[in-house]
Amino acid sequence: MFVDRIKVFAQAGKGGRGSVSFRREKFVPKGGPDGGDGGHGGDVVLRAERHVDNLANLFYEPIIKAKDGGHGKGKKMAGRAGANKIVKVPVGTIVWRAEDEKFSTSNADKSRAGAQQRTPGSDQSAIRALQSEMDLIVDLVRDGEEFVLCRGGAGGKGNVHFKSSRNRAPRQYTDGEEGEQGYFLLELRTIADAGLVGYPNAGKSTLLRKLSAARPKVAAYPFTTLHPVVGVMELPGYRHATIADIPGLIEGAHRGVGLGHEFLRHITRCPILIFVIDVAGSEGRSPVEDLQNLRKEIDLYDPMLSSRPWLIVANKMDLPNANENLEALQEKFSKVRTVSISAANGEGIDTLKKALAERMTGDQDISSPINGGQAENL
Ligand SMILES: Nc1nc2c(ncn2[C@@H]2O[C@H](COP(=O)(O)OP(=O)(O)O)[C@@H](O)[C@H]2O)c(=O)[nH]1
Ligand SMILES: [Mg+2]
Repeated sequence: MFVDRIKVFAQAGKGGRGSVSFRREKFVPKGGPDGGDGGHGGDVVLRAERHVDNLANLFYEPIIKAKDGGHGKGKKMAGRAGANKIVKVPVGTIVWRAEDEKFSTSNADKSRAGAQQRTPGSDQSAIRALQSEMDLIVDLVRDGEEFVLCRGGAGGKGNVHFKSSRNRAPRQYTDGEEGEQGYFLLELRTIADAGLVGYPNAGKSTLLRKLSAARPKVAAYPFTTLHPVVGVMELPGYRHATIADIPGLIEGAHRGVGLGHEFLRHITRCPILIFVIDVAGSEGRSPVEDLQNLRKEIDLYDPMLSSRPWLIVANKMDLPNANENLEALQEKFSKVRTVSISAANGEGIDTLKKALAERMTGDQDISSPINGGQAENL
């Protein structure tokens, strides 16, 4: 299961109580106070790790608690410190603090905190509205980077601290402090609004240049080793959208061949997937097989990813055989929106822009059936 946004409740450990104790030794009838301090409560710590893909582990454990500190003991012995709770999250996780009441009233109670799948359109605006009132507290961008989400409470003082000239046998102690707690929203940073997926030489780079107003830039995303190129596309009404070209998809990617895993991980950070196919089959390839294989890679990696909105871009329409191949492709994938273009000469680019704009503004569902065909869609 793929989870890229989740609400959690986190609570650090409480400090241990100070101890009330007196020295008892054979030849010391009235020993002084020797009650030790309570141990520190454990922290809740987020740690960004490269090999962690998504936030699914938190789906099963949306309530995160660190251990309480131990109580102090006699002989000035301090209580043991509560163990920290380390939560591994993907590199590129952003954390927001939410106000308790708002989060708990609008999103059920602690026990119901849970995952939010990224389904563009649906509940995104509600979450965005909620987010506008939240504080961004950290953006974990480096492998191994740690952040203390909730600090554990200090341990209480034992009676050894309360001895004075007037009171040689104090019975005072203090309680440990409560650990910090709160509701948080964890979210994976997106790379772009849409990502291009396709075999080498399908025409992704050419297309990106055609779609974007300026020449696309190699984006500096610290959490990637593959370098996505992100272009900004202008949409009607002075809006814009970003499109990413991430190199690296090859067959066997789901098994981690080459930089395959890295590639797949990145496209999970693009809410819409654009499959770019060389529909002319110019290198002796079969466009239908290409698309089937690409869909298979994605599905094998994560079925949640293959259920994400997608559309087909049939590229290289200016070349021979493109028309026949396009028919075959549309027949096979009749339920998916297909836009035929030539990235080289610009044919169909406006139509594609329109289709993307509709998808991004939620006006139309690209992945919904457009002609009611029964052909199977892998
Ligand atoms: N004839 C034709 N060639 C294209 C078209 N789009 C891309 N190409 C060519 O296909 C080759 C690969 O394109 P590129 O954009 O680098 O593919 P990428 O590997 O998917 O990024 C280049 O030689 C492009 O000039 C097209 O629409 N028609
Ligand atoms: Mg390229």
